[in-house]
Amino acid sequence: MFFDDIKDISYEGPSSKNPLAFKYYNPVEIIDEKPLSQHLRFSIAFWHTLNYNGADPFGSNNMIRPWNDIDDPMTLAFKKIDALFELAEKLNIEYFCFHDRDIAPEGDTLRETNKNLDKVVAHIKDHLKDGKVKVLWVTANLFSNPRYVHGAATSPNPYVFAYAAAQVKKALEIAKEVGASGYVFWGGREGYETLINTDLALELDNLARFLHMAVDYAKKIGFTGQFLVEPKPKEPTKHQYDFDVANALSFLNKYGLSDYFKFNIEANHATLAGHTFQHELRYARINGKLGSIDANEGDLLLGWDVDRFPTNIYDTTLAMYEVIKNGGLYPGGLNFDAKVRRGSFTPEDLFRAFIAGMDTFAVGLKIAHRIVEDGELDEIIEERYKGYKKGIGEKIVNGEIGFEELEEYIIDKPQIVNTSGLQEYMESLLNQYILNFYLENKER
Ligand code: XUL
Ligand code: CO
Repeated sequence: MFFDDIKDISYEGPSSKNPLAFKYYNPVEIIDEKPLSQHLRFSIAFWHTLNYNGADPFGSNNMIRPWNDIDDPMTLAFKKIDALFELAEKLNIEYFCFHDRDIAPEGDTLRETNKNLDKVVAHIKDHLKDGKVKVLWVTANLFSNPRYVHGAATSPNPYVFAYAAAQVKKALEIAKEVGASGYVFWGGREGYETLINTDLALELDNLARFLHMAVDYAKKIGFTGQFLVEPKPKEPTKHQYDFDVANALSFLNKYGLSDYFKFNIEANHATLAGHTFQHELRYARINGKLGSIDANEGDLLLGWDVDRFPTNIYDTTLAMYEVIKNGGLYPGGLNFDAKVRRGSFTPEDLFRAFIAGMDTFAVGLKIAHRIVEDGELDEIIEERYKGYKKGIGEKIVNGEIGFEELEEYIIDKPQIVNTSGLQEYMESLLNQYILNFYLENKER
């Protein structure tokens, strides 16, 4: 046990003053015949939770962690797995995600590294046996080691391509072994710093070749989890190839990959791309590609990926609206790719952060559910586009007419009349849903 002072976190309701209790996330509460735990499918990102030590460009490690005094890398790896399961069980979180390099140290050769991995994976499998915590998705870290300085699948060096391929091959085998629901490709260093030294066409072709190899190998070994692309526009490279959903979707379509992939949408990546979180979720959803979520929050005053735990109810409401419209996230989930602030360095802060994020998403779900159930916002949208249900609009939608007929239809018509878009009214309606939720829960 690592977090001896912390008991199981339970639901105490909105009036609770206990910092180590859920106020809104009641995992067994039913909405639309499904418990909250199934709507939200929370997951812990191993890397930010177990490995983030507080270092930043101006300061060294400062996180107080119960495993800080363990020196032997393999012992540490085993202990962190134990700590992960303790944390997940105490927080009632059913899933976790990891990169290969998060869980085990690298050896001198890939063969040695794989042996280290095998030992830790065996330990994970021991923990998985009781079925309380499962693996949401697995991924490979193709960015930390200096060999990936110019990218992995998009490196100008084919030896690096080969190394990355071998690494993903192993990670897919692990994904199968631990029964992961998915496998994520986040771009890592797949991108460029300047086009002056970059063969853009070859790099993109190679990235597609790499993904095809992954698809083929998954089929070969019988890994049936969902492949996911996690778009991000910049950081670490100046231009990341999976810039946003629209860009990545066109890449997948061009290379005949779209049947095999969905998206893992990360909130802070969306805002870095100049989009809202909701925009990326919506764009993926309307294309049948919303697979999973990396939940966090950016800081509008900062231009980089800050991965804060999400506490913005407005954003989680709009995100959960998209999730409900998507029919849920299954077999994906809501992974907290979030880290505590450097100033929140105690073990209790880890728990407080997850509680805050989980409560905020539970509130978002409850408000979004009300919005969808009432249908008021949807009705306004429906009304706005009603012209396409009849007459000329219907003909346009059904592809029955072209420019000539449209010209003939409109050329002698008097003035066109538009109706209001009702933006401010709808924004106030959204506020009303949020505030009414607050009032209903105030004294409970
Ligand atoms: C980086 C990021 C990654 C992916 C997994 O910004 O979000 O941690 O989620 O590689
Ligand atoms: Co992420």
